[in-house]
Amino acid sequence: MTINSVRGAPDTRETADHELVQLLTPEGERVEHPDYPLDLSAEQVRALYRDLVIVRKIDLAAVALTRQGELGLWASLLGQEAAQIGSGRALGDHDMVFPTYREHGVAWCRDVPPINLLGLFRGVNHGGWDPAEHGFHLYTIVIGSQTLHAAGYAMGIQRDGVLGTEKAGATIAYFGDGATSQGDVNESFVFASVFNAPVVFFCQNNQWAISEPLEKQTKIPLYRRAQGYGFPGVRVDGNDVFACLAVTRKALENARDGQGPTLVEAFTYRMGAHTTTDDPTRYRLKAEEEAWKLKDPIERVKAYLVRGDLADAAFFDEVDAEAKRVADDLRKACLALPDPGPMAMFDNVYAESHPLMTEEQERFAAYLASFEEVRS
Ligand SMILES: Cc1ncc(C[n+]2csc(CCOP(=O)(O)OP(=O)(O)O)c2C)c(N)n1
Ligand SMILES: [Mg+2]
Repeated sequence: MTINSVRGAPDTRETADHELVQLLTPEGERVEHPDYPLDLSAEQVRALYRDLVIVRKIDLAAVALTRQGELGLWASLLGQEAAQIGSGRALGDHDMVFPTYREHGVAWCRDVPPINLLGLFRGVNHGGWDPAEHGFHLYTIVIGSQTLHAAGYAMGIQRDGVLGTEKAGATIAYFGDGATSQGDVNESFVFASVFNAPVVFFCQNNQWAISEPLEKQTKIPLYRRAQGYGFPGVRVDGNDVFACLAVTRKALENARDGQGPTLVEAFTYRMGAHTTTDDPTRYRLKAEEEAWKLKDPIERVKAYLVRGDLADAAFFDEVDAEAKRVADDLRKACLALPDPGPMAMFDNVYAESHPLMTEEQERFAAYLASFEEVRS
C-alpha cells in the first residue's frame, strides 16, 4: 500500500510476477522468459553497463549545472536508465524516435551529443539537433502530443511500402504514466490500431506525474489498456536493461514486419524530482524511494558482471573514469555555449516574415536601442 492507495481499488503498483517480464533480478541473477530469449555476450553486457553509468553521470552533471544557475531547468532520468538504454539499444537505423523531455538516455543511444540537450535547457537554442540525422525527434513538452506524431509518421512508413523489407523502420513514442490520461494518447492508439501502423508505444511508468500518483491515472495496470484498442500490451521490468532490450526489440521487429503496434509499459520509478523546480518531499514518502533504491538498474548489471566474472575492478574503474571525463567535458562545453542575442528569439518562429511579428521585432529592437541612448 502507498499513501495514495484508494481503499478497495486494485493497487496498480503491485505487480504479480507472471505479469512482469524480467530477465535480470534486482540481485543480478539471470532468469529466462519463454517469449523473450536473449543472448548477450560479455562484451555486450559491459557495453550496456557503460551506457547506463555514463547517462547517469550526464544526468547528475546537468542537475548540478541547474543548481548552479547554468541551466534553466532539467528533467532528471535518475532511476529510468535501464528503460531508456534497453529500449534505445533495441533501435535500428531506420527507426524514428518521438521522445518527451526526459529521454536523455535514448538520445545517447541515438548519438545526439549531450551538449545539444543542455543547449535546450539553457535556453540558447530552439531544439538542438537534427531529427533526421539522428532518427530522434525534438523533445516534446506538450504531454502526449508526440504519440500522435509517432502514429502519423508510422502510417507514412507504411505508405512507403517498405514494411517487411530490409528498409523497414518503425516509430517509437516515449511517454509517461500521466500522459496515458491525455486524449492525444487515446487517439494515437486508435489510429495505430485500425491502420495497423508500425509504432511502439513505450510508456515509462515511473509511478508519478509530477505530484499525481499512478492511482489517479488508472484503475488497471496500464499495459492492459492495449487490449481494449486491439493490440498487444506487455509490462516489462523497467529497471532491467536486458528485459527492456528484449521486449522492445521484439515489439519493433513486429512493427517492421507489418504486425502493427505494441504497448510496452516499462515499470520503473522516478528516483529524483519531476524537474529541478519540483520538491517531491511534499507529496511522497521517503520509504517509497528507499524501496525502489533496492531495484537500482545499474547495481543489478554490476552484480551480474561480478557474479559471472565477466568484468574486473579495472573495468569498473575505467567506466567511472570515462563517465567523469564525459561529465567534465559537458560541463566545460555548457559554460562555453554562446548566448544568442536577444533578437534571436524572433528567428525560426515562422518560415517567412510575418507582419505582426515584424512589428513586434521592430518595437523590441527600438526598446533595446533605447538602452544604448541612455548609456551614450
Ligand atoms: C498538455 C499538457 N498538460 C500539462 C502539462 C504540464 N506537465 C508537464 S509534465 C507533467 C506530468 C507528466 O507526467 P508523466 O506523463 O507521468 O511523465 P513523467 O514526467 O513522469 O516522465 C505535466 C502535467 C504539459 N506539459 N502538457
Ligand atoms: Mg510519470
